[in-house]
Amino acid sequence: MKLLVFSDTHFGFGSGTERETEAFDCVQEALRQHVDAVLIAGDLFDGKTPSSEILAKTMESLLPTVFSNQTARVTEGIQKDLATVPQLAFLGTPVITIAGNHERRAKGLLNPVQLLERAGFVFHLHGNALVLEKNSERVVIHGLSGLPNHLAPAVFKEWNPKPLPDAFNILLFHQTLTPLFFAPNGFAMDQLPPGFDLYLCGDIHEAKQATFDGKPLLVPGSVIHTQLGKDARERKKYWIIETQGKDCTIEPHEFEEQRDFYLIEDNVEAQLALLAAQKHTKKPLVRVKLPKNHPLPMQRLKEQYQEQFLLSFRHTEGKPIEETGVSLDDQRLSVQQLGKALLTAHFEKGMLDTDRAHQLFELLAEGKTEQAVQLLEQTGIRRTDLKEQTKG
Ligand SMILES: [Mn+2]
Repeated sequence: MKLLVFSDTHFGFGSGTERETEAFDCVQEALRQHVDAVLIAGDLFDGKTPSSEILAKTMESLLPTVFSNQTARVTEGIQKDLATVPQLAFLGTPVITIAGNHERRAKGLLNPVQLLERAGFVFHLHGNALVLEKNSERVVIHGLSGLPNHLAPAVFKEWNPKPLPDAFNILLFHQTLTPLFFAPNGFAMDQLPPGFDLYLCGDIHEAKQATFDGKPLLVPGSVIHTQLGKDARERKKYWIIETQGKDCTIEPHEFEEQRDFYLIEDNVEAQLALLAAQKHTKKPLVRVKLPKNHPLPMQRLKEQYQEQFLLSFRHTEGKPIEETGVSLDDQRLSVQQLGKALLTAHFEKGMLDTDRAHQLFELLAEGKTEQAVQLLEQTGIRRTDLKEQTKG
C-alpha cells in the first residue's frame, strides 16, 4: 500500500501575518500525490479552538481526498465504533489522524481533530485502531493521540495495543521521544510497545529516522518552521511509504511550497545583501542571531529588506532583541493565554500538576464551572477550601 505521511501542520500558525497560508500550501501540494491513504501524526492545528477561517481553510485543503479515486478502504475498527463516523469519511482516500498536544482539550470537550471527524473529513484515533484494505493487503493503523509525556507510559501500558497477524502494523503517536530528541521530561523510546512494523511519531519538528525493535521509526517533522533555531535549517518534507508484506520503503519529498529559512550568525549585512540577490518564490524567513549588545542597525535593516525577507533578530541566548515594533514570528500572548500562564504559575507555586491547570483554565473559559470544581477536587483541593478562599 502506498501511504502519504506528514505531521505537525500547525494550521493557524502565523494567523494574520504573511505566514498564514504556508501550511495549507504545503499540505495541498502533498495531497496531489496519488496514494492509498494519508496518515497525519498530530498537531494539525496550532491551537485547540481554531477560528472558523482556519477550520474552513482546513476543510477546503482536505476536500480533494474526499473526491479522489478510492484505492483502499477502512474496513474495520478495533476499539473504534465505525458507525459513529459519518459516511463521508469512507469516500475517497482515507485520512487517518491523531490529535497532538496542541489540540489536547479537557475531558468532555471536543478537540478540533474530533471535529474534523464529525464533519467526515478524517478518522481520529486515540487508543484504538483501523484496518485498511486494498485487494488482499491489510495495513492496520494503531493510534494514540498526544498525552503529557509523564502520563504516556501508563496509558500505553493500559491500552496495550497488539499487532494483527497477516497485516502490516503501524503505531501512530505524538510524544516528545527521548533520546531521539533531547528533552528533560520526554517519553523514553524503550517504553513503546514492541512488535509493530513501523513507528510514526509526531511532535518533534525536525524530521528524524531511527529504528525501534529492529523496525523503522519515522519522525516526519513539521510542515512549517515554527521555531527558528539551528535545527530548523533542514528542509521540510512529506513522506511516501510503500508497504510490501512486512517490509516498507520510506521516501522523503521536500515541499516545493515551503518558505526557505536562513540563520545568520556573522557578517550580517554582507550575508543579507547576498540573500537579497537570490531568487525566492516566497519571501524567506531570515533569523539573525547575535551576542547581546551587538551594535547593529536593526530597524534600518528591517525597513531596507521588508520587501525581500521576513527578518527577525535574537540574542544568542534566545531572547528577542527587537528595537521597536513586534516581529512577525513573536507569539504574542492573547488575554486567554495570559490567564492560562498566570494560573499555571500558581499551580507550579503550589507544586500541583500543571497539566491540570490547563484543563481547569479551559473548563472555566467554557463556563463549565461544576466540572472545574470536580477537577480541583481530584487535584486535592476540597470544596471547603474553595469556600474559605472565596470568603477570604
Ligand atoms: Mn507540534
